[in-house]
Amino acid sequence: MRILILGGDGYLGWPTSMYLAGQGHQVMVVDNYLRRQICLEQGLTPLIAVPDLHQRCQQWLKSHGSRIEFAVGDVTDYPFLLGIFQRFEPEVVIHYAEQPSAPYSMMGYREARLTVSNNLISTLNVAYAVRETNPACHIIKLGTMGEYGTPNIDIEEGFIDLEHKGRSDRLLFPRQAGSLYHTTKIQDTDLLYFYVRVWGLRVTDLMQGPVYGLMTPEMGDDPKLFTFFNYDEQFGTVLNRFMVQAVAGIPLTVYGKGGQTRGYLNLMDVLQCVRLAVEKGAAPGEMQIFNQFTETFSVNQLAEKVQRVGGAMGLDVQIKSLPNPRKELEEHYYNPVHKALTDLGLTPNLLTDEVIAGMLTQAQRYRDAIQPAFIQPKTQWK
Ligand code: USQ
Repeated sequence: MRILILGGDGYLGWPTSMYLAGQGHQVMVVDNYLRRQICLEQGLTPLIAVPDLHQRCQQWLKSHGSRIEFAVGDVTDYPFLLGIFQRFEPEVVIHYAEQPSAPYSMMGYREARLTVSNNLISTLNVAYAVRETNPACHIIKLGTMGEYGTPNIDIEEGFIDLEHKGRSDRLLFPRQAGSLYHTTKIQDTDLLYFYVRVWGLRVTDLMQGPVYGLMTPEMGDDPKLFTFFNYDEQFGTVLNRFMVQAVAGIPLTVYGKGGQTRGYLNLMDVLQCVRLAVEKGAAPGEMQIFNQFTETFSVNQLAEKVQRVGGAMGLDVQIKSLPNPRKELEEHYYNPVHKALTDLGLTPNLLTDEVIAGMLTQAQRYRDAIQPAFIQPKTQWK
């Protein structure tokens, strides 16, 4: 299939591009290097320096013999995006091209505005470009489990069947996000669901939990193909941060009581889930919503796992509770359904001790590059 990947330079976008190209699809990547730009502005560097798309795509061609096309540009620039759709004629578009950091979105007005305008306009542009060029093109949108928040009831997969005063209906599951970033993802879902109902677009919304991992098989041992791996407060997800902290001898930064529970998944499973969504497709006028994670853990459970496995490897891993910079429940009920992707054939790579040891070993190879100044959280929600 011809698959267009928006945001194909990022932590998830680049591994997805290689994976789908490796599966024999014709892949084109678009990115405006927003994440790299924000990192430059904030003085943040990834754990492993990775080349730009020119070099990455060249390296992929050299080592794997298949071509990944790319264009550097901004998805919020509609004429640019439309030109890409007209030229490449995608059958599937995967939309990762968003500002993905919750802390960044809470820094101040400038960052809030960038998050809202980038995330909403990019989604609007995708809907319009698909409608204008090929309404049959399947839109796969990366959403987030954080749209649901942490309600005191089970979280369904996208929709909920409700009975109210003797009548019933199937409605979007209630959303209540914990950051501005997560709120923009709710608005993305609403935008796409609107155009599904009005224009009959085909959409899959992947409600993903925090991802962990550095490596996928396509990278091999070639640093030029590695992913953009952050461990700082802004772009590092919690388990990725803990791995780096453990290796650097910095106490693991548990925010508050550490009872915050989320649905996690391995980077390799992100690729599987996206492939399953590509293969499944969506009917005209259908909005599918899949909850994309494999296991739930509290922050304390993650910290204890890293401490235990790190200890067995000879690392002295301490855990330290910090005042929570975020406004979130620190002890709560959490029971989200995640059946759709399993039914489609997802075979999870679970968070075993071996997986943790593998990540720690990989982080140890880059120990000298770790910047302790990136670790402590600075962005307050209040
Ligand atoms: N946390 C800590 N210590 C840390 C970092 C985080 O205790 O050093 C806690 C947070 O307070 C939160 C939990 O760990 O309760 C998860 O935080 P996170 O930074 O791993 O995840 P989050 O900010 O929610 O965002 C990440 C991605 C985002 C994605 C989301 C999925 O950056 O793009 O949408 O995970 S989800 O969390 O399910 O909404």
